[in-house]
Amino acid sequence: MSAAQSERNHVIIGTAGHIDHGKTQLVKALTGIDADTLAEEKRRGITIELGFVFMETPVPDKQIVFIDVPGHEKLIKTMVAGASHIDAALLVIAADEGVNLQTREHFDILKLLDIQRGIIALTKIDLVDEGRIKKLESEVRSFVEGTFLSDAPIIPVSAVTGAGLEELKEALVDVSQTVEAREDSGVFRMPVDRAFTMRGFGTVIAGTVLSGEVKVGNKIEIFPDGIISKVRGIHVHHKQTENSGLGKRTAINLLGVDKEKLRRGQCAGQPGSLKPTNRLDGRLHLLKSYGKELKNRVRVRLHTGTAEIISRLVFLDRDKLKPGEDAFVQFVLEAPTVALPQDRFVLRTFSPLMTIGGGSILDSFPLKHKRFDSQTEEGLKKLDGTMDEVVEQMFLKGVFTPQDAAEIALKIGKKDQAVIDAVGKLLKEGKLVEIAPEKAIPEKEKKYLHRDSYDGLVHKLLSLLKNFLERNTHLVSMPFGELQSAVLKITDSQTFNSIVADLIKKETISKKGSKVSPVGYELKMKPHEQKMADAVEKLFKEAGLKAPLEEEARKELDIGASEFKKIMDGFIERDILVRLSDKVTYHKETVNIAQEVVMAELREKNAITIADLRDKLMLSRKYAQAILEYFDNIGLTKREEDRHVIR
Ligand SMILES: Nc1nc2c(ncn2[C@@H]2O[C@H](COP(=O)(O)OP(=O)(O)OP(=O)(O)O)[C@@H](O)[C@H]2O)c(=O)[nH]1
Ligand SMILES: [Mg+2]
Repeated sequence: MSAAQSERNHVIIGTAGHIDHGKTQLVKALTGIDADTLAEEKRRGITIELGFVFMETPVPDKQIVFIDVPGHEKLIKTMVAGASHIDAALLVIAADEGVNLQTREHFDILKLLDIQRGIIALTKIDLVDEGRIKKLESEVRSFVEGTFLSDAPIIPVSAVTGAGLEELKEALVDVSQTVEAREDSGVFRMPVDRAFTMRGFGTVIAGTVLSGEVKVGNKIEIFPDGIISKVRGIHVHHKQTENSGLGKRTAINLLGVDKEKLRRGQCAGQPGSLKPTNRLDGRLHLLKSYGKELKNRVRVRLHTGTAEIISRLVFLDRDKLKPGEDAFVQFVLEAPTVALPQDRFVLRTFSPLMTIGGGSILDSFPLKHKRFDSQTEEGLKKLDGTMDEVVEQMFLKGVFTPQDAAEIALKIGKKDQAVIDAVGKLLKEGKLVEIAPEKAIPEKEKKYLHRDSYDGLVHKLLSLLKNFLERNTHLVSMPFGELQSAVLKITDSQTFNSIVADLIKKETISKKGSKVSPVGYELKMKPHEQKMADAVEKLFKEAGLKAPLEEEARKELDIGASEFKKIMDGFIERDILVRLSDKVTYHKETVNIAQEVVMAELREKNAITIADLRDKLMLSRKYAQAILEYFDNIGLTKREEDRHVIR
């Protein structure tokens, strides 16, 4: 088989219409294939399960795939699953009966699913006269006025006589020519509309590929159940193939998964690419024809993808929704599902079953919202807006967790490049801040925070520093590690480092060794503390090289232990006093004197021993040793046996 033949494009056309109006017969008349294959369907003369029938078109590489749906009022759930991802609709209206209940309901569903194109077939014209056809045509024209079918061809046909079939076929081919390629995120996703076992082939799931591609041997995940499996085989149009992709009707044979674990409503996808959720945010339109108000927290049936999930409907900005109105809503699901922003949904009442509205998903992983919160509404408006707004809102939603374009692309089901472009624009507008990467990385992995979040973190960091210094009036800096661990509770270390570097560059803070301070910060001591501190400094300064033990100094000045500790910490922190060793603490000026002496000695003799220094300065060994070891420690000198030399 040539590549061109195996890479056929499928245009998926869903039937719609009232029970017994001739949908299945029409597909059969067009293709020769009867979609009703179940014994029960034959016995009852109605469609129960979705039927999938292929029709060749004169266009190379293009086939029409009919999804034949049931018209029965109790099988709307199946119809919605079948119609959820079609490219075009074939609305079937029997000429003898005209527009009936499920004609309306199916048509409402097609509109709510945002189906863009279609054809209307008036069937069973062999049962009526010409006058009736003309009359019905004009009735139908006004029925579809102002909708996606307002300019659609209305074609009278008979499956019995074959009248109109050629014209219908042409119209179907014409409409299939107008179907554009779906936007592809590049990540494999396929809602499951059938699961079955095929003799000699094993367990199979089937559906329409909404994005990306799938190959034999790929790992795939069945959401929301988290079943990980491997693709053993792929069938497209009844033929075994190595791969399938965007827009194609595809059957996938899964390795080692029981049929019992698979069902319509699941979604197959690249492992980890979707996240099961118990909440979904969306914009809901309530059908005018429903004629009633909808109350907050009403229990409804939410149809999204091929799934039906019982949910509570929470209004965010009102207590009731009037027919014909739109509102932002949150669905609280009774079972988890997966969805992506911009997926369509249909809403039906819990009981009795009625289609009452629909709309699009805006957030497939929302928080539980406070109702009547203006910020929630603003966020949802952004998610309902342009690509730039959606991406900006995703960053706002991420709060203090930096995100990259690839991550957001996955969360909203868009191409990496589309998000990279939006990020570029937002960055230019100053709405995002780049988190300095630790190493060179590709564009799609560069992390950003929303400017508001970034400013929030800066504020948080600076107030942590301020609070620390207010609590420690004797200090002018905060231990860096303490600041870091406080900030790391709300963000990651890359972000923390990036903010610190930024604040240092802007000269807001300074970092010396392991200490960080606000630039220009000065100690604010109370007068009595200042007096004690002055006394301590004076004592060490005057004692010079023969400084007392800290404890001796404390006793001499008669200062309480905790107050003394604070004063000492303050001096050490500012390098006014220096702890050379456990027992020797010098004033900074004394250290400088000692350094001059040692350096002079080294210039002259290249080396100095503890004994040399002891004699030179007429000090005890304790001091001489502490001085030389301190200079070793700060890297000025190094020890070679008992001699200390310049490093
Ligand atoms: N005379 C006449 N009968 C038709 C024509 N098309 C269908 N029928 C008959 O109408 C009945 C219903 O046809 P189906 O095609 O099963 O109707 P359907 O719309 O698929 O019904 P559901 O799938 O159950 O909703 C059958 O008895 C058909 O033989 C037609 O063009 N002319
Ligand atoms: Mg049928």
